Amino acid sequence: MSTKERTFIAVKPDGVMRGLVGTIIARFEQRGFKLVALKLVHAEPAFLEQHYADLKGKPFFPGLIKYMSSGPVAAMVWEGLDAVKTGRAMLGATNPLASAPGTIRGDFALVVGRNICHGSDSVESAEKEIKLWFPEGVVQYTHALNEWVNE
Ligand code: 3AN
Repeated sequence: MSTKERTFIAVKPDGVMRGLVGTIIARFEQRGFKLVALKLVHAEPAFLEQHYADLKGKPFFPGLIKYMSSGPVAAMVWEGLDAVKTGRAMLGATNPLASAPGTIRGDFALVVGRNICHGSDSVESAEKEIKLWFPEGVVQYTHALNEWVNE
């Protein structure tokens, strides 16, 4: 576990259309994570098939690609202590009905096919996803809050 751990977080097209980008960014900022990359991407199906390569063959795969390519995605990289696991906890369970209130999906979503956000599920997949979505790299800077959030 390191204060430099990074995770890839995305607000999916439904989250962007519903105006939830700011809310989701605010939750990560308020928790103490550092934003190191951010952009809007209207992704092509072929690109999304790379992102979701592990799910190819699932019955919901074609619908997932259609949904994810239906509008822009807000792609981000957040850095901080235990960012991958904590990021997933903040998003909630994949199925929003199983997500606790207080999580992003538990507060804003109802169905798995419109679950408004994505978060890397391991440090290894975070590295892969960050390279895929941000081949240009992330931004290096000193976060003003760093010494107040970390010991
Ligand atoms: P997570 O996004 O929580 O890591 P994954 O990787 O199992 O979950 O699934 C990726 C995405 O595929 C989900 N966020 C959701 O949009 C979609 N998905 C997963 N399971 C289902 C399902 N049973 N029916 C429809 N869509 C699904």
